[in-house]
Amino acid sequence: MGARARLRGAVDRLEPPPRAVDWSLFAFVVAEAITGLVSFTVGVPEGWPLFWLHRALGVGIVALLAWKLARVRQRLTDPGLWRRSTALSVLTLVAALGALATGIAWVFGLDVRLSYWTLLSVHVGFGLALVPLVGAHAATRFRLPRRVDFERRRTAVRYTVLLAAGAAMYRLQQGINDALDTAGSDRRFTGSQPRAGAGNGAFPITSWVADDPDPIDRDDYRLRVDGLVSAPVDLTAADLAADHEAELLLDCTSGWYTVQEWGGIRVGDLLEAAGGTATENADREPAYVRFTSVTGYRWSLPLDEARGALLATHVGGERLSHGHGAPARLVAPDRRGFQWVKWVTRVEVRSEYDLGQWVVTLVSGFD
Ligand SMILES: Nc1nc2c(c(=O)[nH]1)N[C@H]1C(S)=C(S)[C@@H](COP(=O)(O)O)O[C@H]1N2
Ligand SMILES: [Mo]
Repeated sequence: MGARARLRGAVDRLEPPPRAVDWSLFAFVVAEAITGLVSFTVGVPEGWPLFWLHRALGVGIVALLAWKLARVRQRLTDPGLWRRSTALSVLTLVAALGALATGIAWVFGLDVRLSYWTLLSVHVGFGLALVPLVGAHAATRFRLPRRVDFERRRTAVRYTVLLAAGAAMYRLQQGINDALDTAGSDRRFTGSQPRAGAGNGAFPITSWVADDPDPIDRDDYRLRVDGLVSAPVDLTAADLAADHEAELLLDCTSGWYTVQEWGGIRVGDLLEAAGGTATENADREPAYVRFTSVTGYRWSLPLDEARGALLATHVGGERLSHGHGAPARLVAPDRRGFQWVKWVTRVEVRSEYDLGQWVVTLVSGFD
């Protein structure tokens, strides 16, 4: 038997039974959506396995989809076999191919932009659309998985090999990027690509969804520091002494990062200016600091972490521009860009975690 025939044999043995392919596709897509979304909240290097899992699952989907298409090809190409549900199947296939193509192109460092969307944002769009589509597609031809489809030992071997092959492919791909020196070669572990230079002009102005406030007049600006503090205060722009500098990395989930010298006031000092945190009330312990933008956009950090964060007024030695959040924006080390609230007008010490922030960051800026 030749090498090619042997490889074919090995690939054939890897192929799960049809029903298992279908259910695996469903499970892989859901796992991709979860790992993808959770990865958006990860900014520390220890989070790397999550990004690798996402990539390996993606390669796994390519294999599963190939097996699936080989099986159902006729149903798509023969008009006599078309059903109502075929349209949904095709739509699902388009979303899957879209998510895979944009993901793969992104990994290779391609950075075409569709209006202000990066390829990565388009990838996220396809991915999120895919979840309900795959769900609906599965519902039109629902068949419960059977025990024989997932015979234990073979299943474990199959999926281990599939994911390991996925990770190996990604590793190989990194080598290709390095050899060709593409824009993909100096990505961070998050997949983000660098934006070099210093100051306001060096990196893009990014709003997560719809935030686009009018410039804030420095003379009218007030920063309210309140909540569980001893002496709530309103500070002016001039009160925000830029007496702290730190070189920190901003990593946006739309796929770029930049290292800048940020200048501003430490949030710990800000809280001291409001008399420090108040602890007299035993059932309302200060535990979080919430940063709210003039647009309503907001994010909270645990108190100890918040003390070490910066309320920045400067970047790269320049006063912060409007687009980057003037007069003051949060600079939160090791947090992803979307948590670095711009145009902060309120800093509030709270006892409770703010679940609503997840929704607010999506809808702030809409009237
Ligand atoms: N108020 C507000 N702050 C915000 C955003 C926003 O939409 N509204 N976008 C966030 C996102 S997604 C990122 S990546 C950073 C980008 O900061 P920059 O525009 O200075 O590059 O700001 C964050 N702060
Ligand atoms: Mo972002």
